[in-house]
Amino acid sequence: MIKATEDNQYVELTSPTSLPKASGFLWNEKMMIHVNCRGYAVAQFMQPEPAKYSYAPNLEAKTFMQPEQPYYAHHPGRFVYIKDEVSGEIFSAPYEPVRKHADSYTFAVGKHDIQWKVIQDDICIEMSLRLPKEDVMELWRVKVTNLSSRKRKLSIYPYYTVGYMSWMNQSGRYVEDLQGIVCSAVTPYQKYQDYSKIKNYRDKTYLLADHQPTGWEVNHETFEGEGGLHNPSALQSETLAGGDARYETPVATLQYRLELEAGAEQAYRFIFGPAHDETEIEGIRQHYFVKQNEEGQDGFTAAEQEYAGYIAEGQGNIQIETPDSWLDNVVNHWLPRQMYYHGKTNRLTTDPQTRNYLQDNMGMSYIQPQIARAAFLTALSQQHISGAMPDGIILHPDAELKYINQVPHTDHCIWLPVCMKTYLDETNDYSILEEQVAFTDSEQKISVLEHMNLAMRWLIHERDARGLNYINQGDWCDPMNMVGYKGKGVSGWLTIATAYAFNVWADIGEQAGHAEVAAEFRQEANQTNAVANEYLWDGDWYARGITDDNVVFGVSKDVEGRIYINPQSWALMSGAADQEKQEKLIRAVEEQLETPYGVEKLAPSFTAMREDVGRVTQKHPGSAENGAVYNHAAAFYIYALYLVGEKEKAYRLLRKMIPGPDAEDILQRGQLPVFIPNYYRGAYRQFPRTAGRSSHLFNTGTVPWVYRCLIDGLFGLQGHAQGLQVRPQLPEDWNEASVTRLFRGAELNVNMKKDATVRTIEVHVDGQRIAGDIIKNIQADVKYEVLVKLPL
Ligand code: CEZ
Repeated sequence: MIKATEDNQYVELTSPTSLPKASGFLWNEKMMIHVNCRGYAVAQFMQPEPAKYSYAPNLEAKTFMQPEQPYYAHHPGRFVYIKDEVSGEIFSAPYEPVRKHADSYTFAVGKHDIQWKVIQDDICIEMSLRLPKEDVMELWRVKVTNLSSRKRKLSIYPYYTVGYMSWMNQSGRYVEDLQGIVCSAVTPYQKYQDYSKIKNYRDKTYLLADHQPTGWEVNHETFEGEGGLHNPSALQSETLAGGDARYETPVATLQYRLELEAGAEQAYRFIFGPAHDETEIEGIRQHYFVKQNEEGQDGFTAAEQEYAGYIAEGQGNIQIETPDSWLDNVVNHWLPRQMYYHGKTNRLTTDPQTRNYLQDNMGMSYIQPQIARAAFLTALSQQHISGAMPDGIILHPDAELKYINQVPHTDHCIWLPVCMKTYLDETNDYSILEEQVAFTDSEQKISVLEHMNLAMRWLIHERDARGLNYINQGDWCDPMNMVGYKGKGVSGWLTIATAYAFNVWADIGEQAGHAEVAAEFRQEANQTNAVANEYLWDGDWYARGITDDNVVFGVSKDVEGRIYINPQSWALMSGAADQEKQEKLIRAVEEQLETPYGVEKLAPSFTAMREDVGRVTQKHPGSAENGAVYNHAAAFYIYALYLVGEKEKAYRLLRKMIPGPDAEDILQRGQLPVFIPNYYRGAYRQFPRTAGRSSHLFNTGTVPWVYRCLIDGLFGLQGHAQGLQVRPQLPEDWNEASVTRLFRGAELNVNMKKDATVRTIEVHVDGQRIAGDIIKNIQADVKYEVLVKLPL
């Protein structure tokens, strides 16, 4: 059903119905497109806020990217209808809208392209999608091959959804000179002040063709007629009627009548996207289809190559070979790609949530650390002089704080040291601490070190008399909005997380030669851990918080939301939990939160609103923060398990983030292993039927944490001020693993082997055993052979 191609560049699916939502995504810095195996697509571009050019059939709400995107018959898509002119039979590729089972079907998700190959009645249709590196448009190839031994008369009809563009003004027509369809609209608005913005929008949607079509239809209703999308009336006629749309829903369909000799093929190319006006579209046509460069390529082909090059820049810094080939495939190919997407685009928002921005750039530390460095400085330049970090980092002069960034959350400061640690581990660039940066509310410049101190002290200040951190309207958990809105409620997780942040910051301070910083925050961490143990330990695990009305929650007496994962994970990380508490809480997590699909965020999932906790309890039980296997939180826990040396449990849960290899598991999750989704449904003990189902949302803070789990935990090849620290934590049943680790410009080929003759780990570099476990004096541009012998 699914497999990686031999060169590992694609993951292939051979049925459009077994995992109907299986999908892949492509992006550049101005747009992204998420397409599924059946041809449905969600695309958006930045102008500067996210906008559409292929719309739903009725007015869509503007929102952030959602999990479990529903698909339906008229969902925006990219299809090709094929009609046999002799028999009159029709089918469509890749599968929608006709839904005829093909004789052979392949959906192949690659890193810089997505392909389909569908064979029906000896006609082969190959479709591929790529993007350019800079421009906002989809580059499509469609190839028709006659596999039969007779001549075939066919019509093929590329179909691109334009949809309901606007309630103010929408239309569309074929434009001879452009050899394409141009649909026009005015983005609806009401305030005259908005006119100056919308007048510059790219409100046109166009489809350009490299071959002159036999016919076209731009009127959706006419095209579909009474036949319906799966059997459109327009296909009954010899040629499409050439209709336009006049305040009617447009569609972009073309017709090509062709005769193919036995074995013959015909290839077409199309460009689909938004534009401001016809002059721009003419420019696109010239650049992509008409003009050629010195190598004789047109812009279309050159753009495809340039895009492949852009994606290829997003390499991670480990290549692994382990006994688990599925893990290898994901880690070597897909995980860095997803991390790169986050780091390059900030999830295509102009105001990323502060914690997302910092964590996404934590991931960028492994790929392009200079981008991460700049991001830390950008974030700190928006800090308040009080030390508070804002809800949302503004990345564009016209950006506004939207959605969740209008709700005050209290955790943003903790991510500063936590994420910067990875940057420092990778680069050893402690000079970042000396950079001078101003504030959002003051032009006074102080060093990054002092900014960070302020952020840490803000966390100490925003506490109640017990020393517990206020939650206000949320912490890491966005929808936990009613625990503390009256100003009293506190977050157990955040309190514990501050202890971890203080420890990490103390380590950084110490390393940078600031003994006073180390001493101050080590002390604060210890005190905070003591407070956590006094007020939050419930006997077998840590509570999630205490409400405005002083009710402790996330405890054994709660019927729903008895146990939350985050306080447990971070108590392992912060050192709050001693040996006995560690054992207890790990057991509680195993018993109450672990499922075949990973560890749940809380359990039991809430089935009704709890007004002193908030809207998290109103989400459907087992979805998102209400008890899904929320991979971001699961990754914290796995990271914590590695920190305390629980390597078996850590690996077991890490592996559960990736679908497969069992067919049953893949079917239940419904997703290809080409990204890690933000969640798999949870509430396993309440709703087993839906547990495990993927959200298919590839925006998630999970990925950098998984990478950290691999680097710092599983393979133990973590950067250190003195070099590369080697402390693998391979699971019991692996005898060996090898990792090519790129580190500060050097390449280390590390072979890890279990060895009955050693009692402690031995590290040999280029044949010489080194003292200790830190490889020092690593030179850029040098290759090292490293042998690591691990005791059984
Ligand atoms: O957004 C994520 C946030 O981007 O939820 C995480 C949070 O830590 C991330 O920063 C946990 O709450 O508002 C909502 O209810 C949404 O569900 C968001 O919480 C959630 C969405 O999945 C966005 O991708």
